[in-house]
Formats: sequence, structure tokens, C-alpha cells
Amino acid sequence: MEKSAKIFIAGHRGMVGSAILRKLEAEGYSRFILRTSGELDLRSQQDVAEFFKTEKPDYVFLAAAKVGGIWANNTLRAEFIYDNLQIQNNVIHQSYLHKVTKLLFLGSSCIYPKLAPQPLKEDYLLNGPLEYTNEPYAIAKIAGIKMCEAYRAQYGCNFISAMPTNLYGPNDNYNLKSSHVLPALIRKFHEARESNRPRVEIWGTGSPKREFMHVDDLAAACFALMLNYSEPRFINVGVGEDISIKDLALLVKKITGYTGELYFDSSKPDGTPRKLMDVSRLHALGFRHNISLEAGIASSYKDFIEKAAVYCRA
Ligand code: GFB
Repeated sequence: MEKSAKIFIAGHRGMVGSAILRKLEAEGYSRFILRTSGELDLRSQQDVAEFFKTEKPDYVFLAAAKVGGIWANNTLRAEFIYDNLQIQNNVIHQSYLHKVTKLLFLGSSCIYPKLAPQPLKEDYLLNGPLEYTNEPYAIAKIAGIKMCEAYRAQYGCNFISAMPTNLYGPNDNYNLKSSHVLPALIRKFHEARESNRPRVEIWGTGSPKREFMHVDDLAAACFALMLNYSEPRFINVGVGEDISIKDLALLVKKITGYTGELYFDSSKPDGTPRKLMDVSRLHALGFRHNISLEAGIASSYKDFIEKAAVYCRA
């Protein structure tokens, strides 16, 4: 990817897109094409066609998506499937029509069957029923993977797909309804300590296990894949280790300095019991994550405190 290349980062203000932008700037790239969702609605076929006709990007990082945690996925099911299919179809198809040199599509580890063997190998895709709570999102992301494969097969497009594990870091979503677990726990424990609450509610039983990757490590992986990976098969991106929600909560409790109790509300869904990804193919490419979970949570908590007014306005 030449330093003079025109690079479109779709979703550049989100947690993933902003991390990719930071990484590319650090690597000396500067010719970015950036549009907020207010400036360009990626769900609109006509607007995206106009945009590509005008801007003609050379490279595309497709980090724009409607994302959220288990509650948002489970309640906004139509929005999750419609918005994500529209965004992907428009950006992938226009990238083909305008001969984009290379496109990187970002999916999610929820594409795998709910009870697939662990750790999850890329070959396990579509080998069993999906987790109900995020099935619409998972179906959309699987469609994106298959679309990139199909455009490579029929048109020779160099479109690759990366499946990240659960992510966290700067510009995460801290809205307690729609967020993922890690930002939710950071906010809950912080606010409980600040207002001396006796206990913090954790959704579910605490027994599910999750793998977490700091978004700066993901951005570094996306950069490496854009430069060095051009295989038809999608590739897992993660850290290769997981933690129970209960132990995660105890870790966040320690880092935030909260001294009260934890209360597990088992009326809330646990979701997938476990989704640890096999990252041996990523490691074989020479990529490994740098940021440990404890260091990553500590830096995310610092970022949260500095930007709480913005993160908590919703
Ligand atoms: O991060 P999370 O919302 O999504 O939930 P998933 C992970 C686990 O944390 C679930 C528990 O077992 C939740 O019940 N949990 C405990 C909490 N307390 C909380 C809380 O306060 N907030 C939240 N949100 N969870 C997502 C998919 O699944 O994974 C997305 O829904 C995406 O589509 C993402 O794929 C990577 O990890 O279960």
C-alpha cells in the first residue's frame, strides 16, 4: 500500500475505524477519504455510488457497521441485519465497480456456531446453529464474508475478510444499554465507586467466557493483513486466550478500585457460552498482540475518566 494511496476508512469515527486511522497516520499515510455517517449514509446505494464515482479510493477498510452488545443485538434485530447488509453490499459492490486495489472487510467472532468446538477454527463456519441473541448480525457478517469470496472468484477482486474477537479501547460505546460487556463494567464500577453504591449488577451468571483484544492491536493486525494477506479464506484476529465474565468483573473491580459487592442477575442472557478463536493462522503470518488485558483495561479506564463527559452523554 503506497504512501500516496487514497485510503477510504468507512466508519473512521467508531472504535475500530478511529484505531485504524491512528495506525495508518503513525505509519506515515496521509491521503485519507473520510466521511461521517451524517455526511455519507452507507446504507444508501445511490449515495455510495456517487461517493465512489467522485473519490475513487485505492484501498478500503470497511470498519463501518451497526454494532452493539448482547442486549442491542437481541432487541434491535431488524436494524442489525438491514443496516449491516446495506452497508456491506454498497461498499463491496462499488469497490468492485471502481476497481479498488484492495478491500478489508471486518466481521466478528459471533459468526461461528453457538456450540462449536473451542478454540474456533475458520473451518467451523456454518457447521451448526448460531447464537440466537446475535443471529441477525452474524448472518449479515457471514454474508459479507461470502460476498468478498464471491467477488474474488468471479471478478478477481482482492477483497479480504478479518474476524476480530471482542474488542475494547478508545472511542468504545459506554451506553449501558447498547454497549459490550467490558465498557459497561468499566462504567458501572466507576460510577458505583464514585457514588458509594453497595453493589454492581453483572448481567447473566458470570460463567460465559470471552476473549478480548485491545483495538490498537486489532488496528495493527488490519494494517499487517492489508499489506501481506490476500487469501480467499477469512482469518481470525484475536489474542488466543479468554476469561470468564466473573473474573473479568473482578479484574475491572480491582482496576477501578471499587470495594463493594458483585450481583449476578441471571435473568439477563448469557449468550454464547464461549467463543475463543484459534489464531494460529494469524500467528503463522508473524502477528501477535502486544497489549495484555490488564494493561489494556487500565489504559481504557484512564481514557474513560478523561472523556467520561463525552462517553456518558447518551
Ligand atoms: O459483550 P456482550 O454484550 O456481547 O456480552 P457478546 C458478553 C457477556 O457479558 C454476556 C455479560 O454473557 C453478557 O451477559 N455481561 C455481564 C454484560 N454484564 C454485562 C453488561 O453490563 N453489559 C453487557 N453488554 N454484557 C457480542 C455480539 O456478543 O459480541 C456482537 O452480540 C458482537 O454481535 C460482539 O459479535 C463481538 O460477547 O455476548
